[in-house]
Amino acid sequence: MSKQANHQLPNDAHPGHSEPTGGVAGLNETPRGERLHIAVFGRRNAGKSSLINAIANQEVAIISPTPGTTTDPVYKTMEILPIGPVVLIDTAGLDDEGILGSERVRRSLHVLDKTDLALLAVDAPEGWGSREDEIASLLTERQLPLVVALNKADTLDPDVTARIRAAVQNRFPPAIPVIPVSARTKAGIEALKSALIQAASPEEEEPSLLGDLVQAGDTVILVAPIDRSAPKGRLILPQVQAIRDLLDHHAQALTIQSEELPMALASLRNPPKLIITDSQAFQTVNALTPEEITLTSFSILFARYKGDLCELAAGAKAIERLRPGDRVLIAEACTHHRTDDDIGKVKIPAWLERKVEGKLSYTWVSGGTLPADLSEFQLVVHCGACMLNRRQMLARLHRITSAGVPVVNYGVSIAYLHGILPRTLSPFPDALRVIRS
Ligand SMILES: Nc1nc2c(ncn2[C@@H]2O[C@H](COP(=O)(O)OP(=O)(O)OP(=O)(O)O)[C@@H](O)[C@H]2O)c(=O)[nH]1
Ligand SMILES: [Mg+2]
Repeated sequence: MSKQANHQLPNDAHPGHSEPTGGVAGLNETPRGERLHIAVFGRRNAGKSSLINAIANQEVAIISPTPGTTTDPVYKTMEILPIGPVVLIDTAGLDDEGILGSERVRRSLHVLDKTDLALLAVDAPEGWGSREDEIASLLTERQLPLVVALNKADTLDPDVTARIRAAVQNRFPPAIPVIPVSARTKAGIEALKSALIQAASPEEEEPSLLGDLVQAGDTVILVAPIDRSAPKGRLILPQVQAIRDLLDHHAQALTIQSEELPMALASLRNPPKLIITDSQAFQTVNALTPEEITLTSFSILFARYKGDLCELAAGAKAIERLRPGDRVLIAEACTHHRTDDDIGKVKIPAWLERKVEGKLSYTWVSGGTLPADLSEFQLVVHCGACMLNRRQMLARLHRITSAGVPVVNYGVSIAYLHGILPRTLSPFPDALRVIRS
């Protein structure tokens, strides 16, 4: 693969990978942000790694009789039919002790932010203790769908297992399945998978990327600049996902570069329902798009799909209050190769400084973690989060706003700084009201 082909830098969102292990989703694989994240929690030695291996039916995680074998979260992407593509996450025991132990517990708890479905592994011969109570309460407080596995059932008399099961079911809502299982003999693994499948059925539909904006037969123009930061030989994730979503809804996608926009508009018998542009081509596309045609950006679509568009719009308004010398955190969820005119490193900082007419003090973070103390920042500018799942992004936004700090993303901030946010929010009346209020 040539050096350029390896570039991970799209214009307003970044393919890459947010977790340290498990690899980057290939071009033909479902992106990790679209996969259901199933994480196993429990005490050390409960058989968490053994359960992951039994569910995956392969040796994904190391198992051993020594408590504390798993130190860092381990990620395994796989298909579980009929759920489809998932990420299984093994974690370190939540009862680990000492300085290193508490660091492992912190990392395990960090996994909670990205968990869609939790599996609590119980060492059945040890029984259900106060630690299990704590973990189960933590999971249910977060309203995470939960399945309890009473592991090592092979070592117990079935009557004993049944008694533990009844006791657990008395403490928690009957809706929480408690499955006796043996990761060693594989007895109960199919029942456990069925329980996971059932718990995974979403009660609330995730918002659609474009489904509520288009109807079958509509034409949507996608503006995808092919500049030197575009990856060689392919499109970036937000573009691919938009095309796929339009196909799902039987709409037509016409993908062009900005120079071709006048020609594309002239060639259509009816105006397009919508034009979606890369944030960095906003200005050109805005000038070329007639008033009556709705224009938005990939970043704004993903801000809604992956996060809270109203919160991000409120964050854009906070740019108005920024003063020279203020502290701004620029947070990217993945690590990617940066070019000289990188959007997060160079372009947005320059635009913000032009707006405040002075220097700002920047901190950059990339990868999974946000700084412990966010309250020292006057603004957080977050990337498009293409590699995060919705729960993960909402958890990050919640952390930032609960520290009293306004947050925008790249696309919303760029639109705001170029004075065209109202236009790009026009398909989303709630967010439009926020910036007009
Ligand atoms: N008898 C029996 N032993 C099991 C079962 N599942 C796991 N074990 C044993 O329990 C021990 C711990 O298993 P692990 O899978 O490493 O447990 P863990 O929860 O991942 O442990 P840590 O990573 O140390 O937190 C190993 O010796 C396993 O062989 C089971 O179903 N039956
Ligand atoms: Mg383990």
